[in-house]
Amino acid sequence: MAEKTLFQKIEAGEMEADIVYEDEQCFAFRDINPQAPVHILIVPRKLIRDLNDLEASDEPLVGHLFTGAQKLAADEGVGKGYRTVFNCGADAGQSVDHLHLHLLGGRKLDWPPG
Ligand code: DGP
Repeated sequence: MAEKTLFQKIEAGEMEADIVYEDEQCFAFRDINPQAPVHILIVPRKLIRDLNDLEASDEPLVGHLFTGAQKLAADEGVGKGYRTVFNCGADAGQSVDHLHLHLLGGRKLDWPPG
């Protein structure tokens, strides 16, 4: 079996993380290096390496990640303004090869991002 991704190790409880949400399709935890007062990663249990590996059958799963972000933003008190980001590939700063949706909020977020 292929080596677990960092996020699969968190999912399995082999690495510590502040998990804030879990369901049958995804789990979410606070980013270790937060870029905003609220910075949560929402990760599908299915191993998809990045956006380029998405298949048409994954479309409901991706929608589920976004409704999860919506709920978490409300729970965290940032529902009035937040950002969701998928980094895809090294040029975009993706450092963990397991699809994850960043949820950022709790401060003014500039545009364009760096
Ligand atoms: P990206 O750069 O888009 O691949 O985002 C990966 C994020 O994962 C990055 O913001 C930092 C976070 N991260 C890396 N290692 C750990 C860890 O061990 N625990 C937690 N909670 N977050 C991590």
